[in-house]
Amino acid sequence: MRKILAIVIGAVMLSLIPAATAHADNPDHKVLICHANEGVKGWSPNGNNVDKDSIMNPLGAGHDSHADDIIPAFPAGTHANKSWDAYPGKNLTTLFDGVLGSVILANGCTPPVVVDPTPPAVVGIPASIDHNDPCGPNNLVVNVPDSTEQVSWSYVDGVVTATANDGFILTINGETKAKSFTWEFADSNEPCPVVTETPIPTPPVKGVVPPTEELAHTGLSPIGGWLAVAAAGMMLLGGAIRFVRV
Ligand SMILES: [Ca+2]
Repeated sequence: MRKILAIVIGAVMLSLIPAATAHADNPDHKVLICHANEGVKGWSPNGNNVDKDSIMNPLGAGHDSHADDIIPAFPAGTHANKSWDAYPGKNLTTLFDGVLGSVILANGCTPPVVVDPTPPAVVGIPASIDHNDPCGPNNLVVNVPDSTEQVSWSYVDGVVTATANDGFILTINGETKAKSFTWEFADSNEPCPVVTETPIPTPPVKGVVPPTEELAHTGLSPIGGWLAVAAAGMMLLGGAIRFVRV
């Protein structure tokens, strides 16, 4: 009698053991997928409640046959009396409005919201660079503006470059916008004109009358009224002195 009772109790205890522990299979038999909404753009997360064996089973949920469903890959496995093959995934590399299916899946079946970065501030710069190229070789002078918090200026090998710093973009006359602009410079080497000096005429000496008479000596002339006023350059001509009338 005691032996029979022990057998009965053993049978009852076996019946209480959950079926899941009675099989050495893969307990991870559910999978989260993104099920495409019918007639409405978007996906609904099917929780973690889709049996893996049903993915490829047309008699089951058959999500593999849904064109826009996004399904992760999973290895082959068994559960209870069910089994499934390794699944490669579906639409993981498909772009939906520019977003990968795998990204949508990882984001809970919703395309992540892309926040536009703050647009760069527009900075106006001059259309031309102040410079001076006088005649003659290698004397070009370029007045490069000083760099600021917004714009970096450089002058290398005859090229002036304006580059917008981070957070800024450049514009000229409010039209073209770009990250940088360049200007090229080279000395024209234009020869300077040759300057010829004009001789300055010697002004006539006022009040001097050219000598009209040569005298043998100083003093009064025979015709009277003479003063000895020697004209420059005439005093020693021929050892004589010329006199002029004043
Ligand atoms: Ca020059």
